[in-house]
Amino acid sequence: MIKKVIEDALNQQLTREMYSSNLYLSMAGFYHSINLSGFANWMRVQAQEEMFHALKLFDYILDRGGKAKIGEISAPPSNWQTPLEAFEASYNHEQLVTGWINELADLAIKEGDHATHILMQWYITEQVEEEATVSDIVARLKLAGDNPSSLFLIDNELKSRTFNPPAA
Ligand code: OFO
Repeated sequence: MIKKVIEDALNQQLTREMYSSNLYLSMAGFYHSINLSGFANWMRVQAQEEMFHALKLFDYILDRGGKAKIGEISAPPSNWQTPLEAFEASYNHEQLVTGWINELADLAIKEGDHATHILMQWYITEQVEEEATVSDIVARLKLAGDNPSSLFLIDNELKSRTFNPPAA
């Protein structure tokens, strides 16, 4: 049976993952509105990944005999000044998420909850990959600057991203 303090912290993270999903779907809408359909596709897939992260926590809480509870989810922003600004916001958000995951891993150690600590290793690895991917796109957007053909090339590349559930 899961300890209440761990259950509460996991439910908080579950809610945060759902916010992340909404944030990226909102970014997909933003990119669509400025005719960058590849960026929109990438963010839409990212929203699906975040919902996968949320569902993984949901299932884990249930498997441990806890009660999954969705907390209040605030509305994400819906507008950014430039294509770069939205991706920078995504990078900042991922760094915040990494901090929360690390706190959860620390809590699992403090409470002697080895199963939750193992679960957190999955999220820690996932965060390394996400931060690296987003930071790479931010760097390329900075290089592209105001050059429409460079932006077009990146947009074209991001069109090919599809949702493949990450390995469990
Ligand atoms: Fe973007 O990360 Fe979830 O955890």
